[in-house]
Amino acid sequence: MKMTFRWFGTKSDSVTLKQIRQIPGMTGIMGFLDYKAAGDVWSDEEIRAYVDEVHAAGLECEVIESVNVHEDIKMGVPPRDEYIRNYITTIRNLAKYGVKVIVYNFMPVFDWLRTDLNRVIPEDGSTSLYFDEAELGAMGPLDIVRKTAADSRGFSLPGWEPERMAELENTLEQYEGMTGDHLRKNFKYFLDAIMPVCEECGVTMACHPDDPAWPLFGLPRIVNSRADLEQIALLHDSPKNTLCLCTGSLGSNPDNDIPSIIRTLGAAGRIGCLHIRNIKHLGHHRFREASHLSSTGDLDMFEIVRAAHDACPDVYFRPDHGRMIWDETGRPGYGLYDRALGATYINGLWEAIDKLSR
Ligand SMILES: [Mn+2]
Repeated sequence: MKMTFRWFGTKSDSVTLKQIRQIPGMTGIMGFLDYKAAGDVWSDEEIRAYVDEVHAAGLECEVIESVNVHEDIKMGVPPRDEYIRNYITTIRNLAKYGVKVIVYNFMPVFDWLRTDLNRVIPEDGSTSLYFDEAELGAMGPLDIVRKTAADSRGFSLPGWEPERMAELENTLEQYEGMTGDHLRKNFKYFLDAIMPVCEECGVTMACHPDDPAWPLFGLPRIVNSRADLEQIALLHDSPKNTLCLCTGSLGSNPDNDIPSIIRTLGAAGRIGCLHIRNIKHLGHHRFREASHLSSTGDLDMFEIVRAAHDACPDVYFRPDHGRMIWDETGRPGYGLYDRALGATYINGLWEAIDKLSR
């Protein structure tokens, strides 16, 4: 297991590499160039500068997240071939600098979605990300974009890049009537094009699940469940075509048995990395993010870590979103303190499981 931490770059993160390096057991980061628009090539110079900075802090940079897929690829419209060529160039460029895993998603229009980024948890006064479908219904897609931007404390949010959101109305229209099968066909077209390059460069693609794990605003979503994940693994049968097993995203649907999904996909070699976070269900399609500790939410972290330990012991991990605690301010979900606590807790579970299994 390699414990890592998401980092947005010096200009865009309230957390420093030095702070990340001081978290016990931290080996590297999951990186991100947050200023890149979906479809743009990540250049050599940009990647080199980022990776060099991470290495200089004594950390590895083997996983890169949010290399976003252009909407034209998801919609399957003609400019997609140009955007796929760009994506391939980015894969090759990242591989040159030691990147082994690329995390991406195939969610139409919206990346992850919440109705409140700073919801107070009544028990302890901390805040966390919150979702209530009833609130969302009243808001509509344009309102939720405005609210998310207003709640983000001035930080960019991955998947909510302003240039994407500016086109929102237009994009939503273009998706009208698209089925899950149609979206899967476009996904396969993308995978068929990039997988030979991934195999050649030794880069693993890890698809992040939809968050929350059900369709929104009538848009198709196809990365929600065990059956979905297995179907994606089969769209292009290659060990480089894997999933980013995000426990919080899949866990938003209580029907998803996460430890069992990890065991199946892990044993098949189809988990490229893990995002570990806990969820507290508050009703139908209503939840908030909890601390990592099992007893504060509804996911069993012991069983999750044990499944990973047994099925994919060499996988990259990171603590996913944390709450805001101890008066920290920063990008919602991505403060230092609660994620550092999460990393330490996961490390503790891992050590116990590992020693007891010997
Ligand atoms: Mn995640």
